[in-house]
Amino acid sequence: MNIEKIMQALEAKHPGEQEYLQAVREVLSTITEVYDEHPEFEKAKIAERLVEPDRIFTFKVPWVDDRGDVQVNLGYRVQFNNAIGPYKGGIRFHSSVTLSILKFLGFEQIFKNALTTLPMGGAKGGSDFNPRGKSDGEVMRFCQAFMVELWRYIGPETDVPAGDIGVGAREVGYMYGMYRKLARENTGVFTGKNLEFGGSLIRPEATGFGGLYFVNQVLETAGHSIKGKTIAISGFGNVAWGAALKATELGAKVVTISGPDGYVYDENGISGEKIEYMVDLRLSCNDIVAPYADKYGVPFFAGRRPWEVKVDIALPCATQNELNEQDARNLIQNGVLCVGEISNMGCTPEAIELFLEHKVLYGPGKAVNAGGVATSGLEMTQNAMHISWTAEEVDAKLKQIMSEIHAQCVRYGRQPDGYINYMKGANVAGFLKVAKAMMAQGVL
Ligand code: 2IT
Repeated sequence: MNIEKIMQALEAKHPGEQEYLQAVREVLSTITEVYDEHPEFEKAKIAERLVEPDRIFTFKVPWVDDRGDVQVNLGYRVQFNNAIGPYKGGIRFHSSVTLSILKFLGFEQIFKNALTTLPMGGAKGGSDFNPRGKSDGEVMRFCQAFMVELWRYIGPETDVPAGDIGVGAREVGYMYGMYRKLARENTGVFTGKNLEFGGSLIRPEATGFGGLYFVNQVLETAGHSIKGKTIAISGFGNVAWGAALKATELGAKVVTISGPDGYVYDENGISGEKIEYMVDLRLSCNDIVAPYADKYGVPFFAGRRPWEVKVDIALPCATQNELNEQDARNLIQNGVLCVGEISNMGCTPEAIELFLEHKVLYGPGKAVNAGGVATSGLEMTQNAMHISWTAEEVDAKLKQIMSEIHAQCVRYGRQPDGYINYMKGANVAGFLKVAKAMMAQGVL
């Protein structure tokens, strides 16, 4: 595979789309070996076909705020690849949302979804709508306006959205409601729904729980135990919440959470009601964690990231490129054992390179955070069967899926010296599944 040629062509067509180009380069650079072992891939231009989204919908979202003023946002849905199943992926509402961000997320989603063992293709959507400080009525009107456009492009067997940053059960509820009204059908077209209308138990916890099941296996495979380990978590949203719950249950101690305003350090451990307080913080829509420090009398470090704290395990749970080269150096200097990306593309390429060089146990987002979308897949199954499983049933299936993802990473990522390159393993395993499906279905 001629990576530079592919990257140059992509860059020419999508100039300046940094995150998208970063995600593509990472995958291509880890699959070259296996790609070159299959000359039929090259002949069918699998790489060139895989790096371009199937299609992108861009639409205007006009809505009226509480003052009666008209606001205009942009909405998108990137349908990237559906070779192995219906398009599937979250919707992000954040002021930073651009096409580059959604293309990177949609691209990552292809491989992540392939790893889950379930039949789901890759997609992502969102808007530059900023939920910070918005009233419930404003959020509802925005979600409805967003859906008035999006509904015609999605469906339970074509494209099934879910939540992501800025989109939780409330937003999914408002969007699903509008879809149901316009499409005149009750189907599982969204996942992450409330329990009363087809949602799945454990879906809210699933990304964090799955992340910890994965990290636990990574540690065990390397001969360590998670019990008694200290953990730095970034973020304070749904993902950080689930991760903190499961980490504590497994006997580890979570000492940080963070927001756009800085991080809090709680040396006694963020557990019990303190974890539940994260939910209050999020629901306040202020997007800050400083009130935690005031409430529990612990230090707050304004404008800083938690990666400067000495911990055994670092779990980025916030957003892309939130852990850079300097952060990686700090963590390594402090003797970090394991870094698990529960956010999508949480680490920069320079940071990952350092982790691999220093043989840190590094798990990439598309494997570590796949429990979220995997449980979305389980929600789709329950909807299709018109039944609901118990929390124990869903949790057992999630555990099993994370274990299978881990096994795939080990299979394709183990190096001759025994070190497991989970990034390579995840990319190769995800790629092979999708590439084989594309080959079998012809040039489309
Ligand atoms: O990044 C992700 O995997 C998600 N936001 C969840 C996607 C989903 O369809 O559940």
